[in-house]
Amino acid sequence: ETAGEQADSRQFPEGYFWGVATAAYQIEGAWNEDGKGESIWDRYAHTPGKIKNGDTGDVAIDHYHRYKEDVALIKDIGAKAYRFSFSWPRIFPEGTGQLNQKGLDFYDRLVDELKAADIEPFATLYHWDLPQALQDKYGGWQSAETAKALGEYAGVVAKALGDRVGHFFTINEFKQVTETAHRGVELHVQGRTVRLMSAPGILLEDGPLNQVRHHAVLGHGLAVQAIRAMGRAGTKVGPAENMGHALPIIDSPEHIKAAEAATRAQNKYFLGPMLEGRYDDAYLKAAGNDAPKFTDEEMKIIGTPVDFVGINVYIPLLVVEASDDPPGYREVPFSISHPKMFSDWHRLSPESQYWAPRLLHSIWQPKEIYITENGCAAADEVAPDGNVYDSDRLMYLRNGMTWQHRATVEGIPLKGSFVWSAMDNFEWINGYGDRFGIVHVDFKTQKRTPKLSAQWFREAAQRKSVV
Ligand code: PNW
Repeated sequence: ETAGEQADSRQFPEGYFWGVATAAYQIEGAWNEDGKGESIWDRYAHTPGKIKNGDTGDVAIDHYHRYKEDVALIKDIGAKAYRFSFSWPRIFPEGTGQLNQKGLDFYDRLVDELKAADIEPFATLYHWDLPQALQDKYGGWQSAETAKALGEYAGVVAKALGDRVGHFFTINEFKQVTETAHRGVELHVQGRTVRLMSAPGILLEDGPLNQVRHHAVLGHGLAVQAIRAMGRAGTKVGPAENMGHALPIIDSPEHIKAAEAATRAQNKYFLGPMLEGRYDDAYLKAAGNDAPKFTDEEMKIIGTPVDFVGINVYIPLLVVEASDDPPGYREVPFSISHPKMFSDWHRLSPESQYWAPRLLHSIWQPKEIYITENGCAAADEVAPDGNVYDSDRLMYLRNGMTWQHRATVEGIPLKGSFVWSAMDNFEWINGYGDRFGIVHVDFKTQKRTPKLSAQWFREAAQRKSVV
């Protein structure tokens, strides 16, 4: 760059992907149309008591039928990139074997529509909606057969769409797919402890859970290899992980070192093995008889080099250095008055939009980094004039992206970020109660209305600057 071309110092780099994101089960609906198979989320949502208010994704926001309107909307709110996921059972109703051409055709049309609108498609293979058939036949991720099936499915999709889709993500959030689905997370809400579980909602002991974790990273590795083999020259692939990251309370060398150690420990099950091709010795030792069983060949597959790492960034772990106290850091709690967004778990940490990529870069140096999700739930009341003035979400996104900008200035290879979510949608076990969209959706009429935050996003993406 010459001095004459030097951009406004507040501008994001040329080519930064200003994106918005969704996932198949959360938006598509059409749960049993055109030959689609049942997923574990269809089964789970159809089981009484699992989802708030008995909500299901049967119709969701009817994106399957309204995809054209939605692509126009995504263009209208100024997004240059769109991250969506394929419904695996729409393409392979049984998870493997017989292809459902009508299902694949839907994504073919969607990708064409995006390209025609000049929106770059980023596609996730697996965003939680496992074919129920694989659950029934193999116990899902409890078996390496499911990992193999992901690899086969990845190859078919890369072959069919790799001429137009340049970026593939393998699995969205390994922790949710493994732990939250087979153990749950405990939430402490006003003196009560509740265990929240995702589909399939099967409780596993430590040993089998570690094996499930192993199969998830194995599936990732097989998918990376298949996409390389079946995609086009230049097709890129990587994971989309909800990266556990520590926030150094103070920006000093000691605290940053402590945050690095804590971040490594947080990622011992997934990012560590995927990026190093090996498990951390301390993890295997501590797990003892419960350690996963694996071969050298599998570890090679798991460590297949990726082109980028995608990270969903929501909440950090707060740590301070503790050099006199192994492992060198101490976790500190959030103050009970720490500001939070509209979900019980969501403590504010705009700094995470800088520290998560920075720590990822300093620990593992991936070639490229994407923030695959950045967003929050908000109260989103519809004003008498019909608009949603989500000043809180707008503040959340602006602050977060200001910290993303710092990462780009410091040479961290952060290439883009995706707002979660493009549109209000089915928020898993919270059903339609939690709204994350920058576009409001009336779940009765399916009417879409861009919120104030979408108006802000459009302006910012156009100016390439959030402040
Ligand atoms: C993500 N946490 O899940 C998912 O990828 C989306 O599908 C989902 O709609 C979105 O975030 C909002 O929940 C998360 O506890 C679940 O930090 C839990 C956490 C983060 C992300």
